[in-house]
Amino acid sequence: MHGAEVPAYTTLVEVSAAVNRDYVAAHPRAERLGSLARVTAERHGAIRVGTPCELADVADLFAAFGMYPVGFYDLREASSPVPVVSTAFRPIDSLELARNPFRVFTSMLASRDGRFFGADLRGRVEEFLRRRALFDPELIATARRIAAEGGCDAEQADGFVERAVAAFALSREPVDRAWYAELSAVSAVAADIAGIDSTHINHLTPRVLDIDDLYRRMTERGIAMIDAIQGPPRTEGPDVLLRQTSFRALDESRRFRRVDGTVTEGTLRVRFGEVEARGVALTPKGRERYDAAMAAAEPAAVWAEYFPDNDGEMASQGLAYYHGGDASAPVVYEDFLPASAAGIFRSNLDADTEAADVADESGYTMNWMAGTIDHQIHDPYGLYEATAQEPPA
Ligand code: OOG
Ligand code: NI
Repeated sequence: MHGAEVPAYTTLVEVSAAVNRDYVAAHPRAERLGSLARVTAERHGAIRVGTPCELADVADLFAAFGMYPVGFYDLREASSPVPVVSTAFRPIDSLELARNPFRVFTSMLASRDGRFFGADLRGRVEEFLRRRALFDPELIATARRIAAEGGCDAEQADGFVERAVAAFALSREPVDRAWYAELSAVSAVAADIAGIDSTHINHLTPRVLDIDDLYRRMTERGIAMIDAIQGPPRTEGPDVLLRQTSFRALDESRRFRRVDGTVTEGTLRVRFGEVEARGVALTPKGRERYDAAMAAAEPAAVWAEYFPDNDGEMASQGLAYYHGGDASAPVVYEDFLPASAAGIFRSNLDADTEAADVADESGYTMNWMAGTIDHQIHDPYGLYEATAQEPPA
């Protein structure tokens, strides 16, 4: 579905598979961060919803796939703020991840945050969102039943997956032009979320073993990538955390409804292509070092002051997770990085969002989110600790 909606995605997937094949052929220890088959199948998607109720439905839907919320990302705090709070749905144990290496970064519009939405606009946004239904209640009821029963038979699964996918298809319904434009003036993300009646996959990200090579190959094909790779710099030492880069998707044709009711053809450009490379998961101590290195004007230049150049030292200094402490068996980072996420959101926008200088009374926190969706939000470090006790999957 995504390949049909975003043709450049198909190119990205082809180039990613070629990068991975070539990398494994040229590097004897290439598969230490995951087998070629797993890495090439791996994806993350990104979706955006408007309300706590919609987010709760998403949580119920993904629970049927064995995917649970992990981590809380407050992108309002980014240096270039985005008016959303997010979590990522994914399998939480390594065996499940090996079979289903799929995650969905899910953002909810922060409509209650007065820094972005004045009372009048907030009221109209919430009214608009109250009237739409992203998911058929019957689909969510089925998801809940499957999750409660721990599975379903293959025939039921096929129908369920098909209906779940369809809920994320790009809608052909006309977009209310004036409403979309009003929200765009506040934030393109607000327009994308609350300016239309449905949700969609913003991007679907393949994983590569060498993102610098991928970047080169896409650029050679004439695809304009954003100017930098987000996350840690390329270094001589072990890959850590997550490196990502993206390109803007082309204009997509959409129908617009004018105030007088006439419908015209137009274009929207809200989606993009993204690709990522994953490295070893850092411990809280490693993460502190990472944040300090990234605060430097040129992280690559100071990297060696913060990180050793080999896995043995990373393990013995307690900077990163390894299965059973074995430096040849890194625990792969399975989550996201707030600064990169904000950068990825931003790469897709023409203008930054202005935050008004008023107090944030929204109350959006991880505990708030967990309570509102009625699912525990897992702590990534707890999951890495547990994975590090296990042999490699
Ligand atoms: C999500 C942006 C974050 C990532 O990979 O960090 C993200 C979005 O654009 O909806 O996908
Ligand atoms: Ni992404």
